Amino acid sequence: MIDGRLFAAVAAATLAGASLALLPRLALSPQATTRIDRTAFMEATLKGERAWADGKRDGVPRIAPPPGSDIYLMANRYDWRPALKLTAGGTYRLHLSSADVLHGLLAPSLGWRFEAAPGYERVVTVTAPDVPGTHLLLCDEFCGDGHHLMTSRIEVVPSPQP
Ligand SMILES: [Cu+2]
Repeated sequence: MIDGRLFAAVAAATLAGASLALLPRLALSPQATTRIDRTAFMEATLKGERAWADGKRDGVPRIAPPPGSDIYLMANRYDWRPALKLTAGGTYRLHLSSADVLHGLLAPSLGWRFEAAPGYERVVTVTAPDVPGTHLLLCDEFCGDGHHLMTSRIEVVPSPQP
């Protein structure tokens, strides 16, 4: 007959061992995250805004980078800068950081959810959908009084005909 308490102790020890084994994996998530200087990141953002300027969207500079580009996106209470116009089917390297506090980039219809942390750069490879359209982007990490206003739109446009 198995002692109930012994069984519970063994089960708990096994679970603890399993979660300890997972820890290193969780700490080294597949999205590359590195420390970054805030000013350097902001300069990279501004450089992209100059290179691919495409007017404004909701008062924020908008860029239309060609597929294959490295896009620097800065979260800032309470906007995302710059606004993005992507090419349908295009793949991009998205560099994410924050100018102030922790923000969460959520684009539900694209299935994107990444953290934007101050002092860190997160790099993710994303592919725009094949179908042109407009996608809501919002902040899902409470970041202050204007948190609910921290939205943007990602525009996906057809690739230019050759
Ligand atoms: Cu936010």
